[in-house]
Amino acid sequence: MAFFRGLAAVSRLRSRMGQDATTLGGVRWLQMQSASDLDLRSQLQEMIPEQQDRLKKLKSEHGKVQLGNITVDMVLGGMRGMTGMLWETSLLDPEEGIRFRGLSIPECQKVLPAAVKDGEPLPEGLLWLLLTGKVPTKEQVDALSKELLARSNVPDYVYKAIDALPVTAHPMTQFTTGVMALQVDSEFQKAYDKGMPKTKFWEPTYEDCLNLIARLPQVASYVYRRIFKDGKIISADNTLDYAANFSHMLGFDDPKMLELMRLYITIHTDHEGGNVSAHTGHLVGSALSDPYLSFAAALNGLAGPLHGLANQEVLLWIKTVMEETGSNITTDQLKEYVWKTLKSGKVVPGYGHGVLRNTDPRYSCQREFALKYLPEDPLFQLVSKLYEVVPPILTELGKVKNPWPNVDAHSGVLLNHFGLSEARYYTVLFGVSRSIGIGSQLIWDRALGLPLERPKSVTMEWLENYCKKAAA
Ligand code: CMX
Repeated sequence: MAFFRGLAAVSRLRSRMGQDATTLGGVRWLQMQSASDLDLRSQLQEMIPEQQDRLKKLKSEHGKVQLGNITVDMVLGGMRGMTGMLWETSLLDPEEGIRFRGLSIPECQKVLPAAVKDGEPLPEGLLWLLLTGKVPTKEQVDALSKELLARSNVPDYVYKAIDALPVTAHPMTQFTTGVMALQVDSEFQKAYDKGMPKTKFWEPTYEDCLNLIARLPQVASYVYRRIFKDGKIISADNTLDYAANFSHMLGFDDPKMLELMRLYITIHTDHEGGNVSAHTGHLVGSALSDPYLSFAAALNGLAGPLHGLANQEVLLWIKTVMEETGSNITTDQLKEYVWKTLKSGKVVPGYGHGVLRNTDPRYSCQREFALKYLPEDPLFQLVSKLYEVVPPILTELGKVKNPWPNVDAHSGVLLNHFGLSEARYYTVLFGVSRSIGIGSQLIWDRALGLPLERPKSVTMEWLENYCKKAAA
């Protein structure tokens, strides 16, 4: 019975993905694949004309259809709830959470190829899915792993640029500096300077994005080893997949940590287009700034405490709780601590969200991982207690729209368990992963010829006058 339910689930997935019966997972592994089947760029080349026509048709047939009303609240409230951007790679439902090209996180865990039996998905598989909308075979993922390795060489001047900063500079500052130095090699910039036609923009964008994704683990691990391990660099292991190799270069080879890194990199890639980092990358890219410039801008947004820096804040906050109260903290003591944080004017890091209105599935899958591999870890147990204590308190505050935990509430304790305990570094890991989502969408931005972003802004006076006229 369970087997038939499984088959039905796979068949539902197939129809959602619009694929024929042979495109998903195991079935296709049995087939011979041509060289172009294994080449991501060739796959995209085939898809792009069809998607360009689809966009043209959408515009010509439905361009004037209204998507909702813009209110003054929305203008004053950071554009919440305003639909205003095309983002193909993922879509967020407030209750259910993220879907990558139609697939939820548990579905991705089921159908994307893994490195070990029943293991976590390989991020290369998610990159393939985000770019093509298709679930790749293991061979396609292996080919992409090799391609990324072949692209991963980082020029020396990148490390020199990072070395020019004091070692005390925040890891995100050092990481973004490395990304800016990588820009020197931009294929997009070179091709644009030569006068490339608009129809070709996606091609050097693809090259830049794949090179960027491939090189980031080298740059990020350099930053980590420079700051926290006396600059003792660990060379890449070319037999490993993307996430495992990254973990290895950071200095962590425990097979469970490699699995954690695969999961971590997979789930942080993309969260539709409106979050600060994704939107920034897309906005800057719309000026035809190349992918390095766009992604460096995105990273600067990610480095804010209300966004990606929250993972750092969570671990530091949890460790302070432990230090101040000891490991046998009672529920009442924890409640008191949460109130103390709120009364001091701070937010509870890792809780709340701009769009989500339920527990973040990125939190839930990390919790599953912890229950499987580190159920006795005292910090994990504290995180579990917080899950009981924080939502009712935030609800009691009366103004918090989502009292539930987000992705950042959990990641730190997992990393800490396996020895990656330097919280200040955590946002860099988030950044490496985000390159996969932002890069994928940037390629489609250029393939679809999306225009310069330029929303209208108004002054308070303009709004007051408009509202007066509307009321008259
Ligand atoms: N702790 C305390 N107060 C919170 C809160 C939290 N975790 N979450 C929201 N609030 C407050 C807001 O600060 C706001 O207060 P004011 O009206 O006084 O300014 C009020 O509740 C309403 O906010 P909201 O509409 O529920 O949430 P926003 O969309 O404005 O903000 C977010 C979303 C994530 C910035 C906010 O929930 C927050 O600050 N959370 C803690 C930081 C965090 O975990 N960020 C990571 C998010 C995920 C990611 O991007 O990586």
